[in-house]
Amino acid sequence: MKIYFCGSIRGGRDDVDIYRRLVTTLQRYGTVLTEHVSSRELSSTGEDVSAGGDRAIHDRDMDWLQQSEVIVAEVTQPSLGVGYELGRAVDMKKKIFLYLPPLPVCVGLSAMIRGADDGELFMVRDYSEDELENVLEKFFSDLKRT
Ligand code: 6IA
Repeated sequence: MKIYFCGSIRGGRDDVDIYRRLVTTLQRYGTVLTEHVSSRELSSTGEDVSAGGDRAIHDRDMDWLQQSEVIVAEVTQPSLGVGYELGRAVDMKKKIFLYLPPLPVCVGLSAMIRGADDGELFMVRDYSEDELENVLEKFFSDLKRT
């Protein structure tokens, strides 16, 4: 299974350690096409060394999004790019799972993201970090049954 993981880059890298943990867990269930998002080497202001600049990044990411069966996003750190990816993924009718810590840390989550939860394709769930592995295990086992 191909999995697309979304996490903030230019929006700020404060939560990179939780991205790393999420990606490592997701790799039990499939190939994470966007593993680089969880890299500690990638900073919000670092030089982009890829040929083609932002246009190439956008086009490659949209291609990966299209190929992916499941989108998992960590949305604590507000990121325009993650919001954009989620909107595009909704339009592609992808299965989307959002991970975020419980209130009050995430009290400011956009209504356009929390309000997109339809209980079926788009799921926003607040979980404490120690539940992370179990929550993903349940999500992927439910997915197999559908
Ligand atoms: O607006 P943001 O940068 O926070 O958006 C983050 C989201 O957009 C992530 O989920 C990525 O999938 C995607 N994205 C944004 N920038 C990149 C990137 N290089 N490479 C791959 N995916 C990206 C950015 C260059 C860096 C040196 C700043």
